[in-house]
Amino acid sequence: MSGSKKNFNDLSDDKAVVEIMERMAAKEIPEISTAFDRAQSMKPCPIGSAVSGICCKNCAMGPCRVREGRTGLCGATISTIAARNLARHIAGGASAHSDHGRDLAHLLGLVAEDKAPGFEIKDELKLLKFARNLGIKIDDRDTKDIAKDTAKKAMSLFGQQHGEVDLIKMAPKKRQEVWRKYNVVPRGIDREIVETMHRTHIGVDQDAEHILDHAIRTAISDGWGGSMVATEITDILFNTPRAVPARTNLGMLSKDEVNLVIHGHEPTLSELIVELAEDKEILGYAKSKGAKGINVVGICCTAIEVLMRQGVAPIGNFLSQEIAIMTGAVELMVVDVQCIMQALGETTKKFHTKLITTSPKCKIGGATHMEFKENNGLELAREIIKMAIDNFENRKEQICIPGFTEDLVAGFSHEYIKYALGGKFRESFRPLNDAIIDGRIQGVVAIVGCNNARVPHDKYHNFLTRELIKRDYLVVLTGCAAISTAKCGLMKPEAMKYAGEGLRSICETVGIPPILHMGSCVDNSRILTVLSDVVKEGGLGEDISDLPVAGIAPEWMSEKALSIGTYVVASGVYTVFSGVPIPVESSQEVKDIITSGWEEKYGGKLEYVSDVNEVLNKVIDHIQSKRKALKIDVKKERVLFDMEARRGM
Ligand code: XCC
Ligand code: SF4
Repeated sequence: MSGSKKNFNDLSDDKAVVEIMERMAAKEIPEISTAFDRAQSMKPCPIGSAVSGICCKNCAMGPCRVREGRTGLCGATISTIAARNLARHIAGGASAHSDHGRDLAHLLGLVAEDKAPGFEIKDELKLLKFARNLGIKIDDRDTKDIAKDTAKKAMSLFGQQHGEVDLIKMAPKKRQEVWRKYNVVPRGIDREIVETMHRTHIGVDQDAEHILDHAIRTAISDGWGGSMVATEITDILFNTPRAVPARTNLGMLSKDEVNLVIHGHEPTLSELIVELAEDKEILGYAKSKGAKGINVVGICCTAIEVLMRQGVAPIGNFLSQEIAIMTGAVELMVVDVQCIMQALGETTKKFHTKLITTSPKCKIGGATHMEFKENNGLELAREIIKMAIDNFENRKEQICIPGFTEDLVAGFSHEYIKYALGGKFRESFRPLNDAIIDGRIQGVVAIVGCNNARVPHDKYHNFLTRELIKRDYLVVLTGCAAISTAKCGLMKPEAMKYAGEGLRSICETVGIPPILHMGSCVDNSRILTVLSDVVKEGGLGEDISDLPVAGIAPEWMSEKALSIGTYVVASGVYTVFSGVPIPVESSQEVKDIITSGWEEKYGGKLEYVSDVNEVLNKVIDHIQSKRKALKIDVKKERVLFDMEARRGM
């Protein structure tokens, strides 16, 4: 047992996950094949995963497995195939985020027409701001009318055929000029995704750099388009997040309450479920069935959406989804879209857990499909909660809830960061810029993205976060990376003791943790907004590419991560992927294009670095070189102003 115990610790940094694996090995839990096991028994396809070659299956003369010095049957080179593959992945990721954004725009329109019972406009201020950014007339018009026009305009961004997607105007002026210069401003979100599919069809675009410029355009249509729409409208309908305390990890499952897990990415139905779970009548029903209450918790980004606004506990990230079922304590898991393992269908069959799919876009074998429509949300939420309650008495397995929990503080929308820094009447990024200029904060690093079963669970996220805050780099996180660091106890104010002296002094003054949870994966758009505002605040250059910042996706696996990484690079930020290679490793030409080539054009580069220590060094070197260029690399003495000096200012 002690030998295998060490083994499980190698697989995950999450003690709760390790405990479940140990208890399964000790036969206390039915034997289940998890992603952790499958990663060991199943090797990835060697063509394409290694530098030895690449695979194209874009037409039926293939699949062509191409090695150095050869081409595909049609003559396609390794570089063309690598560029096409990367572009298609980016289109896949951009479509996922953007389709999510579209659904929210659609919902906003219905809410404005009173056709979506249970939903309302909760943040009018944000609506006005978003409407203004879209060029909607405000005057003294009725909120609902403004919402109607805003929804219509947001919806039109997807199918727009000509001109520029309006939201790019939120980027610094200089950045917009860069995009115009290289002709990569997106016209419409859907249009760019479709064009990626067309260009990468056999016999169309066969110039790697040209393909990849369009990939950039497609990614921008995600970050400054679809994802931005998703984030803004989610805030409008469910409130803009502000600091909220919560707890995380599997220990938040309850032994004597009905456990209902929400999982996926969309906030819509889940928000209703969370609200309704507090309804007296429903609670009474739960009690009549022998449960002490109803415990709604979450996994992946749906969890994050309701964490950011309602303090709901995220019990795990991507690799915890099967593990959660194995506690035997989950009555029902309700899923919407993205990152939901098909294996859940089989796993839930071995327990009493009910698996419910709700999106018209997603059905899974073994799940019951109960479709969400914007006008049936309330009834559906009630039905699902009731189903979970009815299932409580069917608990049969030994309940095995690992006793691990951690405190965290989430909710760092860009609005809240501004407020936290400056206070209600003087909200501004000035204190952050000043702290970066005087070196108390060396720079800002965004750690984002997934878990990957080929990489030790959570380990890279946690390692990099710890090492960076120790050296006075402020870390902002989203998605599964954020859940990872929360589980290991870094996302609470007390964790400031792990931060360097400079960063700690800021955390103490402002009262924030050394790492900031900025939301779900579509909320990476919030990071873009912060970067733009920091540039506008002044003192750190004129464009995002001047800032001492970097991005890391240490355990990436989804196509969305590639789209995010690319739009961040297009915005001027150095971005490193680690864990597993990005799908271009076999082509030196493509690697050159997305590193030195993109850096020359866009000021940011996309790079895969396998060694996590090297990731750390590269990111630090990059940020220090930006500090040098800004001439803020010399540590200045802190000037203490007395009252006399202040009056003279
Ligand atoms: Fe999915 Fe968003 Fe990745 Fe986690 S981080 S595995 S995409 S849930 Ni976006
Ligand atoms: Fe092979 Fe060319 Fe067809 Fe790709 S497009 S599968 S390289 S023949």
